[in-house]
Amino acid sequence: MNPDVLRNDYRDTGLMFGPDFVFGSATASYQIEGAVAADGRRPSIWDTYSHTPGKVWNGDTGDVACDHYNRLDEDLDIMASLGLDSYRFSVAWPRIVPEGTGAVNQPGIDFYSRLVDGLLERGITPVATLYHWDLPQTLEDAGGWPARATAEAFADYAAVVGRALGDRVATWTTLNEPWCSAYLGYGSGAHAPGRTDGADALAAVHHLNLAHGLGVQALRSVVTNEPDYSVTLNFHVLRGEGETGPAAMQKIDALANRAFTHPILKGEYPADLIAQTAEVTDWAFVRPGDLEAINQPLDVLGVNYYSTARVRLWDGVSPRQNSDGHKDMGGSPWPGASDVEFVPQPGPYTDMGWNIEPAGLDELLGALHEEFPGLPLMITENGAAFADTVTDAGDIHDPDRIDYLHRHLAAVHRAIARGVDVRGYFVWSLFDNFEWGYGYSKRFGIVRVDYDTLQRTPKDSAGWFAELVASHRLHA
Ligand code: IFM
Repeated sequence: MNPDVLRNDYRDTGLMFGPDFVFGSATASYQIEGAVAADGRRPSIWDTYSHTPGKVWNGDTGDVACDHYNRLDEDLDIMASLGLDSYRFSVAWPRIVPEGTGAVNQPGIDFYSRLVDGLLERGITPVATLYHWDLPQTLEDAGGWPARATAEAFADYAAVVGRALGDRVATWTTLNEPWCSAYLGYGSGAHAPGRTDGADALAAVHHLNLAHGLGVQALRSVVTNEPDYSVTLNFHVLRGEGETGPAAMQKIDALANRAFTHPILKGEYPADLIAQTAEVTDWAFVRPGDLEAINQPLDVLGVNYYSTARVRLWDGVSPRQNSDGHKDMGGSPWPGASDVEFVPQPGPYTDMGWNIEPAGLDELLGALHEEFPGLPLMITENGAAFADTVTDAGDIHDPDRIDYLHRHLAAVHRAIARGVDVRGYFVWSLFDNFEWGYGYSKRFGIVRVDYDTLQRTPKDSAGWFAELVASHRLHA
């Protein structure tokens, strides 16, 4: 890595995290479970999309993935061997309510109940996400997230899961990264269901926000313990290039960040968002009472962070740049901001081509703390894909991943030292897994999965993380 680029991102050692700071790891249902037709599960939009030729690298699908569904006990033991305080998983809607609405599938509930019990038996705190992108295909066929009925169906599904697990789950996260669901799913088409309509993408934004609010209400009405309620957002930390940088930053910030934080945490859509998208939609899908429903009190905000992005306004003449990590993924995910271009960032980069800039995390945490004082934050995802190699002895030495985690944890520590209330950190991901449009070509895990044998092997980063969890000390 280029030390000049990382000059502001100290790899401090010896930093101590408080005794209550939670260290965990995260996964998502479609990315690890496999067993897509087992025990009554019905297809999700990702089954359909990944089976559509040309959509996913190498034609990969989640049919088998890490086969976590059939290897639950082994995987729970791996978590315990790493000493994880907490595990963040997602529940597959098509296992619980296979057709999206209507009949509940008891074997699906039983699987997550066994997962939660297995965690608790091992002293690991369950953090459950209700939606990490595997929408039942029947709901997509009926309109998907651009349709209001999907948000209403989500609330019913949330109540079903809440009734089943609501005596044992410590933290409920309604949605993971609704930005991806809305803009990649319905704007650029780089994610399932692969639709490309800016107005649909914005309608999806609103109905995802509504699903969050209705989902929190539904959970609250059925759970019997006293959990934390949350949502996880993937923030865009922006840098402006040249004179037009600030204007471009404002547009992308409105679409990417404030389109979610403002309705969810303030009960309003930003005026500049409505104005800049006026040619795409009139936002008539926002009905009276929606914003009140969306604006539910939350206990913690989930923050996913990987890298930063650099923007400016396009001059309309030079070849348009689009290096926001989605350049090879179909159309633009930015409705109403076709005049913004994403310019290349200085490296170093991970295997995703994403720039490594830990200072962005520190900055993001500080900015959220300032804008939403009193709201605790949790890093629900942070991690890096690198092309690992396995030695003849079967080991995986992944110093780049350790370095990435180390620098980002130092950034979290700096934010805490400045008074930001950060409650925990979940490394993405526990296992190598199905990386959406990239299939199995990108490895984010601290535990390697051999996709031929499905054997799990902890990488050096897993040992490094386990030592951190045990000592709470950021060690070399
Ligand atoms: O793998 C994804 C995850 O599903 C959501 N957040 C980003 C990760 C890495 O791309």
